Amino acid sequence: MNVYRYEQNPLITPEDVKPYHDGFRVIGAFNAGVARCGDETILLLRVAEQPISSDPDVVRAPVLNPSSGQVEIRELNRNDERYDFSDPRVVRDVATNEGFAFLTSISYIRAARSKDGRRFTIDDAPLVYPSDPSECFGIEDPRCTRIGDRHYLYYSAVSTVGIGVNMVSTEDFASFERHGMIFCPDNKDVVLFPEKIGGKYYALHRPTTRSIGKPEIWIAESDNLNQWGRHRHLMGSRPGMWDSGRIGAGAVPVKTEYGWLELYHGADDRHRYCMGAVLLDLEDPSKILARSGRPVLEPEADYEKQGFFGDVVFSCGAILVDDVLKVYYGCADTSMAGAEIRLRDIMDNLIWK
Ligand code: MAN
Repeated sequence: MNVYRYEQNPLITPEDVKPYHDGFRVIGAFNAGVARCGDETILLLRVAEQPISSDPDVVRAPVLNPSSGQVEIRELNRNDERYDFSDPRVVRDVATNEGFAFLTSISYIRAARSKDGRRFTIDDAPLVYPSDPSECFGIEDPRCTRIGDRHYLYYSAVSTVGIGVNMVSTEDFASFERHGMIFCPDNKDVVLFPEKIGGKYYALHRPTTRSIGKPEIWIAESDNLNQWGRHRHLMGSRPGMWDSGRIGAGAVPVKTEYGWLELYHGADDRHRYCMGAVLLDLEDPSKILARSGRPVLEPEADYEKQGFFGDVVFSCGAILVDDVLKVYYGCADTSMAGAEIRLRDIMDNLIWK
């Protein structure tokens, strides 16, 4: 695949972001939602901050206290056998061996703005900050869909009771209306289509089932963007391929003359995250027209292979200008990059049904 990565990559790194919390450091500015507002491109960054620990044996896990609005810190000892610290992102409870007990950082959303789409100025303060009990471990991986004059911003809301998807909306990226949880736990990777199709709103989502099945992409419909129903399994992982382990929607779907183009992420069993494409019918997005054989974009550059969690490229938004797709994507759970891919090249690499 012919991918033109910007010379300025990575466009935003943790060093560019001043920590919001005293005594914390920024470990990630990544997996940003993308919006166009006036003549600006806005990246809605997921900023992850980690409490600084002076003792290498002590992991300090941040948790928001929703009543006070303050982040509190739980200190855990690496030698404590009740916990598993092998994944840098989470602390697992060895006894239950289910999910995680704590995250090692807390994420919120901060805006970075640009006129040319490559050089960004980062806001001083968070744009959306965890506030609800369902957000006590942070808010992550925002996507932003513009419908009419409103921008809908929705993200993973992480807490002790699971990971769901909460939504807010705005017209100006200054004041926000909160809509609450639109997909209940465990669910992530929601993308809303930018217009009604056959009189309905559509969303892709990714439930994580525990009893049977894998984390895969589903589609749902709604009359009002808040209540979702008619859930159907849309597409699965593919054994032996780069998307064999888990898949989820990535960028907000882009309308093209060929169909709805969705850039999704797929990981293999070694947690290597690539991006692929799927083309959905313009009139009925539950119908798959074609899907990538090989990835559209895979971790190749240093900043994609190395970082807090290496070998990850993860997009939450792309902009189509004429026949060029401008893809913004998180790299190695650390930074943001941009690339351009010709629509024609993506189409030529699809396997048609
Ligand atoms: C996974 C990763 C992390 C994230 C947690 C909770 O472990 O995607 O980045 O913080 O899930 O959502």
